[in-house]
Formats: sequence, structure tokens, C-alpha cells
Amino acid sequence: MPIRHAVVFVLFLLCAASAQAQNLLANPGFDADLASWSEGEGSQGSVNHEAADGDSANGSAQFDATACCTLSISQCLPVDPSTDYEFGGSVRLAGATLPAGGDEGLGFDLQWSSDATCTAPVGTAALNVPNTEGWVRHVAATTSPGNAQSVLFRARQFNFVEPHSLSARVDDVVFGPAGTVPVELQQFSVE
Ligand SMILES: [Ca+2]
Repeated sequence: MPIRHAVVFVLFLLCAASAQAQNLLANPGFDADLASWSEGEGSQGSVNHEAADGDSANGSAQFDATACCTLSISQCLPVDPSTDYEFGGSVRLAGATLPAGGDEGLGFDLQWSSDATCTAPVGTAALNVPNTEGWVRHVAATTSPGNAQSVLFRARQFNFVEPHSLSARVDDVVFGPAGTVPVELQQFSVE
């Protein structure tokens, strides 16, 4: 193997290993439980661990609304300012027929903070998932504000429409620096 090709190959392996390690979320695949996640938004329903029927592996977070208006689970993470990040996850809206306008559905959102504990908001980013059948993966890119020190990552179900009975599952969530989400091998080209 020519030396030049060997160097490229090694660099690619390093990039691949790095990409797999960069997801900053703990327990992103909900393998056994909802450990590391905090439930928010009060008592409009419940978020529970679903052992079976996951996306790439068993275990997902099951959102069951019983009243208006939102359900969410979140994690607070340290971030660097003015840095490109990627966020999202896989979603299954179970048999839902969603009205237009985004009043019902699920999304991922970020709330940047200028302190280290997610209590001094300085900006937001949101990725709302369209009405789809089956498991679908959604990922978006954004840039942290120049004064950001932490971010609150949320998977959030919206349930503003009667009878407030939407169910959805979330799995394989991701938040990390640009490049966290692996690219297809075919997109990697050497001269
Ligand atoms: Ca899983």
C-alpha cells in the first residue's frame, strides 16, 4: 500500500472513532431505563421507559399525553461558545394523525445558558418533527451563542389539540459538536 493511502486510511479510522465518541448525552439509547434524564413540564402525562420495539436497539422513551400541553425529558450539558453543534434523534409518532400548524407533534430543542447550570437562558434552537409513519431520524445543525456555557437539551412533545392523547417514542438522541452524526462512507473520497 502506498504510504499516502496508508496515512489517509489511518486518519479516517481516527475520525470514525472520534465521531462515535462525541455524543455528549448520557443514556442516549434508553437501553435499560431513563437514567440521566429529567422529566419536566408537570403532570400532563407521563414519560416512561419502553423496553421493546426500539429503533436500532431495544429501549426507547415513551411519551403519553393525557392533557394539554407538553411533555419533555431533558439533560443539562456543558458547551463551548460560538461552536457548531448537531442535535436530534429518532422519533415514532404512534399512529398519530397530526393537525397542521405544529400544535401537536414532537421535537428536539436547545436552550443555551450563559451559566454552567442551564439557569441563565441566552438563546434557543428547535427542530420540530413533521408527521411521519414509523421510526424516522431527524438531525439539525446550529451554533452556540458567543456567551454560552451550558445547554438544556430537550425531547419535547406538543399536545395542544383535543383530546390531548398523543403518544410518541424517542430513541437514539444526539447532541454533540459538528461531525457527531456519522456521514456515509461513500461520501469519503481519496484523490
Ligand atoms: Ca434504544
